Amino acid sequence: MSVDAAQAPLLTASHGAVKVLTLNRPAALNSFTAAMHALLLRALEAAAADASVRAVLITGAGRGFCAGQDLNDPALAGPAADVGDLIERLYKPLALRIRAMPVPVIAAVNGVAAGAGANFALGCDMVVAARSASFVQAFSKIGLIPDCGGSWLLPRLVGRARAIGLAFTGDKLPAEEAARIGLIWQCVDDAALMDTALALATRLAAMPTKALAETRRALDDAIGLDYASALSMEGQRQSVLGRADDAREGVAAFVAKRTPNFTDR
Ligand code: T3D
Repeated sequence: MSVDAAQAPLLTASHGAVKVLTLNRPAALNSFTAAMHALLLRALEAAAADASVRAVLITGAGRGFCAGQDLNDPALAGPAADVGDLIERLYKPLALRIRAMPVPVIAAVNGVAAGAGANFALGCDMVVAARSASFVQAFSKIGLIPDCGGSWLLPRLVGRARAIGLAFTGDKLPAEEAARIGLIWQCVDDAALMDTALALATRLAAMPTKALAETRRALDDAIGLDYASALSMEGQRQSVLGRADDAREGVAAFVAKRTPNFTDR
């Protein structure tokens, strides 16, 4: 694995077809600054444009994953800052970029994920968390509402009762409980986190990437549709995917009893 810039607020590295992005402000639990936002968005755009990247893995340096907005960043916080403007300019583009990635995005949550840091992780396709990690909807404690997609994600992931409980109390939800209630995909021992997350990312990277991205889009879009419309939407997208190279390769490999080599993206 080759690291590009050891001191930057974001480290980027490649592990085969997996791009690994590491939030790197450990002294402030990797909370977001304007600089980190810019680097993260640029790194995601570069990964989206690079055909050799077939999965993205996001994690944090040190004992935290991400504590949300850096409440000390004078460029973003403080009395003069308009939080709504901040969301529109920085958090919304980030959340939408992740949701529109042409490849699967996995969060390897190594420690506490709070505020926008929690919802940034939950907006990824799959979340694997270390047993010592936790998820905190910290907003209510500073007079805000769940942002970075939290109002949309939480009730869909865990239902209204748990969403409102997490959002009202701002209590730390341990990773094991987060996995039990379906907020995240998996909780693993701390020592196994990166190996588990990388193995998952590598496995997904070898799968039909275009179909995975379309699966994400179909699941999100179906939420706003009635049953019949969802069935039609599925059919329309299967028409496109069914004619693509990956579907032909998948069927041919199945019939020939060999490992498929998927190339669409
Ligand atoms: O302007 C706006 O507000 C825009 C809003 C945007 C969206 C949001 O994300 S709002 C939510 C912002 N985040 C928070 O409110 C979380 C604040 N942090 C915490 O509640 C706790 O730190 C944690 C629950 C995340 C972790 O607790 P703990 O006890 O494990 O660690 P700690 O001792 O509190 O923090 C360790 C250090 O990180 C500490 O610095 P120090 O004392 O060692 O120099 C602490 O100040 C720093 N830190 C933690 N969170 C932030 C932070 N520094 C800046 N911004 C943070 N968000």
